[in-house]
Amino acid sequence: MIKNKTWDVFCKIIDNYGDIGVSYRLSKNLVELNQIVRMFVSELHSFKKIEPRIDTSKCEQIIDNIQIILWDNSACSVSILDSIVPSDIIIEMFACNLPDNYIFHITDKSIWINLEYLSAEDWVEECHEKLSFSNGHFKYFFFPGFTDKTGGLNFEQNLITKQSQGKQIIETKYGIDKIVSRNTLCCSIFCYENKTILSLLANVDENIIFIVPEGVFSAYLMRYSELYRITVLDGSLMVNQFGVYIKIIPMTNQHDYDQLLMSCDLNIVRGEDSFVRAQILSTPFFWNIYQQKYNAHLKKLDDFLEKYKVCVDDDQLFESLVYISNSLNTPTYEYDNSIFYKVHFINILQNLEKLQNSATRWQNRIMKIGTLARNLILFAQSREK
Ligand code: TRH
Repeated sequence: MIKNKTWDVFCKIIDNYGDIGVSYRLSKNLVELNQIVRMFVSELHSFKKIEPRIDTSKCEQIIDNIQIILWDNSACSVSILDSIVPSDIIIEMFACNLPDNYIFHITDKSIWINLEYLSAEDWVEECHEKLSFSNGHFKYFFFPGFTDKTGGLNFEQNLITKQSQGKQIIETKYGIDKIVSRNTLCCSIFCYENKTILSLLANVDENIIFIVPEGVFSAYLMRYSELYRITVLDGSLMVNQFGVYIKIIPMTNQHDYDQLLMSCDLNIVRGEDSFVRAQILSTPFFWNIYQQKYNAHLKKLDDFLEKYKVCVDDDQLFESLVYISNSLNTPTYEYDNSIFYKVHFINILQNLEKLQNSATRWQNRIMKIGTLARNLILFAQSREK
């Protein structure tokens, strides 16, 4: 049985939207399971991008039963943390280092958990739920992951109620129905600055439209459009040399982004949370992984694809998936109509139905591990003193 507990979720925003995206989603998922949640967030402007109801002028606010507290050097933030009583469970997101004035109040009544980054690497199972001791406090390490020896993935218990509004509604919403015909494939692109994807957009000549939420990649696209023979028709619509359109749309809240993912035939996602959403919502996707020193990310990509392989029952299709995944994470790659890249990309487009079946098989598999929020609650209960 799940007990009602209080939770403090600490999130330091380093870059982009993943730190806040994962933390906010986890907080919502905990609240869905009747937990009482406070979030401590290092800045509110990035948060507002994915949750427009955030008031950036407020030190404290409540949205959908989550208490959101600014965690910075401002007087109001310092005064809250100076006098706070820590919750039953403390979540330190991605080893973000809790503030000293808060640590000062931690007693052994609280369970302190460091929630780590998602990885498909095997070592994760060894380190999951391990205990460390530093500065007079015990801290558990909790790893999300893809196997039942990990904490599972960050998704809502109530996922089943999440239904796609349908491709048509989304196309009307973004004015895409006026640009292309109904049988045109739709591919969303949420990625980092990426030359391979840029050259793909510039050279593809299939019946497809690309939808790009505003951000680092849309700015990159604008910057290099001329060089790549992409014509800017207006601020948000572009067309490549073969008449393939690229539509830039505003960033939305997480719920509407989910709708975009579910409506597209194919998605390019990045980082951690959008990568998980594409899987949980069972969509065909490519992952533009967050780049790390010494190409550490390529091993992570390999390990993920190795796991995903069990759901793809067509060897040639899997080969294309691996080829495109590797190339779009290798910055020097350029799409070239005469070589493999085109062959593999077309193979993907022609086999989207098969890929959709793989995505559904994978979704079933990862959902069996249970939600990260539920697994965290059960773990915390098992460690109660
Ligand atoms: O933004 P990301 O690249 O985030 C991160 C960070 O770089 C982080 O430092 C790194 O550690 C991590 O990746 C691995 O990608 P991610 O994780 O997909 O987060 C994006 C969030 O933004 C996700 O919650 C979905 C949300 N989003 C919206 O709410 N609306 C939108 O329109 C879009 C495009 C995204």
